[in-house]
Amino acid sequence: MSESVASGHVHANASSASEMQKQSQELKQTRLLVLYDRACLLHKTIELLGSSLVPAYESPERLENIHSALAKHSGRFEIVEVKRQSGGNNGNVNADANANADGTLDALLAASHDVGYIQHLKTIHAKWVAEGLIPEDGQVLPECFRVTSVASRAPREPVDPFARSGYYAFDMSTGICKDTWTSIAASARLAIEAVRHMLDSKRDVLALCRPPGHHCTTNMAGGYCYVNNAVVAVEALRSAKKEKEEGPKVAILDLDFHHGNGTQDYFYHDPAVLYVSIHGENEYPYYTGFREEAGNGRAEGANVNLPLKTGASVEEYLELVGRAVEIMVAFEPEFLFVSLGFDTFKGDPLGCFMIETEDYEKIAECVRQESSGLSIVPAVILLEGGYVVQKLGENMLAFLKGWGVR
Ligand code: SP5
Ligand code: ZN
Repeated sequence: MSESVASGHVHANASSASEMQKQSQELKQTRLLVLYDRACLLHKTIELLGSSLVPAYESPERLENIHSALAKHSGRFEIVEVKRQSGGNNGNVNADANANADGTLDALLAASHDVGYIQHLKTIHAKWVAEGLIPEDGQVLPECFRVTSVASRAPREPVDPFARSGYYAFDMSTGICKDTWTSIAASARLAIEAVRHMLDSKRDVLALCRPPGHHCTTNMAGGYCYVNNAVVAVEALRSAKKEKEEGPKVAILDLDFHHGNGTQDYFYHDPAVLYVSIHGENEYPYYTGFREEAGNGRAEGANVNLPLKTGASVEEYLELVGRAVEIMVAFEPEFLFVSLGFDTFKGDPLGCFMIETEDYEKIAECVRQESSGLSIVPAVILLEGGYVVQKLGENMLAFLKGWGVR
């Protein structure tokens, strides 16, 4: 990721209108790059939903549906599958074929997440198995969450492995199976690779991340998320462009049905990163996503929540997308990240908007159309949620059509 490569980038502040038009045309001719890793399929767990313990809605089939739909239209995209020699055991990130990529992953995780938390994700399943708490094919699930209201002292990592699982999670939708860490690492690596490819090839990149990331905080898993892929991607971009004191200006557009509490949290004091989210009002994760959460200190105004009432139509949704675009354009970002979830789809079991397949084309167009002012900002799209499994591929194809991949 040398500067000579990076400086070949299409920036919004191009010198003249004709230059901008030329760059925009060049960009349109280049095909979207899709990054996929079958190691992301390995993680498979259970969750407490309502009052039942059920197979997690966030399933490997979700990713399979998207990948096979895109593979059928491979003329429109270049799909790069990340391959490795061996599977990568729990906690053994060196099992990866590309040691260099893992050094980068470890460094970025250490810079962006709590070290004890990452160690927990890598080791807790093996610990539970070793202590006879679960069989090899069993699941780690929390039982007692950290209590922060104790006046005497801040909570500390408990010794008991059973208790630790509650210390590092905020809900019961983040079970951990034998292969969970392998998928978490693969998912985060896709986010890092996406940034590298965006910088190197001037193309937009879609990272088919699984598990998703936007609910994960620096030290807690939740909402199917274990590592915040958007956070890791932005940190990867920053470390590639560290010659700039302030770091590049980045906009993150979160289109998942649920508010990205983890991403908001991470950048809440950061004036260089604008986070804009459109999500279900008063829905999961319940405690964040309100309009008054606007960022802190010098970052005031750099966090924008646009909650939308349940049952909202596509017209109401598109109005907010338009507003989100205006806010992002005014911020003048050098890079755009999209946290893309399809749980805004009509009939999603975990969402309640009324968006249909063809609407995703309009949503993407609204962000990327020539007149939006965002059309030539280099972008990375990261997969988040979406649970109508059989429609995910179609919905992704519709979105990418609107993004300009025709
Ligand atoms: C990445 C992602 O989309 N995570 C979402 C996890 C949501 N888990 C809890 C859902 C609770 C749903 N309760 C029913 C509300 C239906 N309107
Ligand atoms: Zn979601």
